[in-house]
Amino acid sequence: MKTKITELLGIEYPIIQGGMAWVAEYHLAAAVSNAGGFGIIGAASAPPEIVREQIRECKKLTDKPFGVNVMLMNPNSDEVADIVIEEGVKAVTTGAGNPGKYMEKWKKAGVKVMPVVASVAMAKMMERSGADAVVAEGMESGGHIGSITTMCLLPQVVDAVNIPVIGAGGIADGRGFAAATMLGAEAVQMGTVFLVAKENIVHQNYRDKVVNAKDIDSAVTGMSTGHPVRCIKNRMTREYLRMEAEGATLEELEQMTLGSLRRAVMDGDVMDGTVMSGQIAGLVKKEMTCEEIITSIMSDAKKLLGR
Ligand code: TUI
Repeated sequence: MKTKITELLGIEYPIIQGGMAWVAEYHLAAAVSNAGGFGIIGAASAPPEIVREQIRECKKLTDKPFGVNVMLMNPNSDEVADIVIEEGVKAVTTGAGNPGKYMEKWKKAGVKVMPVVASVAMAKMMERSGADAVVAEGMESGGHIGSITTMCLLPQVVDAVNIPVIGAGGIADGRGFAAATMLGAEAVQMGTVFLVAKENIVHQNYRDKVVNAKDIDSAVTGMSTGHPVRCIKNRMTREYLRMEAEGATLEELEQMTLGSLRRAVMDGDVMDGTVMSGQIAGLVKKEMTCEEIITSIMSDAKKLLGR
């Protein structure tokens, strides 16, 4: 399926994998790219040299293009921004902030830039700064989220900018892909469905939480701190939300989540760790390979779209 995004990135299918912290390491990124989508290494808060190593390992597993997600709350993001240039990465997505200060050097180096935005204003600002595309991410998504749903955000962003728009948030099958296409998206970005991809390194306990999740099983912590994060309900979210309601300080709340995503993803502590996931987890019923995920979505979407 040819779209402005498959042309921009040189990929077969307009499917981009979300740059999930701890989850989106090189095995997953390479598997998604080898399956014809666009794999992404999530730099998150990793030390810059680890990101370089991840990029080099990814190149050993695939000769297809892949990208890096630069998480802008990471204090090391300046160094990560340079590493993607030095390593000749095809494209970056950015999250949790404004990547304006890196735009000029990325553009000069030929790195395609696709900032994740959660509002029309941010999308327009990114277009003015020279972004090649934007990812319009609704609050159905897992992890750090904005406040508007994909159904409302995506068409408004599509109308507001002239660059291609990638839809994200609540998409995990061919119906979601087709719906995003109808709203004007040139591609989709998905995270939750890749949490249970067979190729990734996510602990089995985390996979089980996603596969067993029902529609209403996610909660949003951190509304009061200005950093809302969607994750699957567990002892950690109950305790966090209780403390938040009782007016705990920012320090107390931060203390609770320090290292908690790593503990869930790597150690399988899904009771007191943070199990970031989108609302669409209820639709994710079994573990599959990246190739199975991508080909089944594309085949269903093509039928629905009459292509
Ligand atoms: O970034 C994400 N999702 C993430 S980042 C992350 S790591 C983390 N861990 C714990 C606490 C907080 C973060 C986990 N999940 N998605 C992309 C995204 N970006 N969603 C919303 C935004 C966003 C928000 C504000 C983009 C721009 C923005 O602009 C604010 C500004 O600076 O003007």
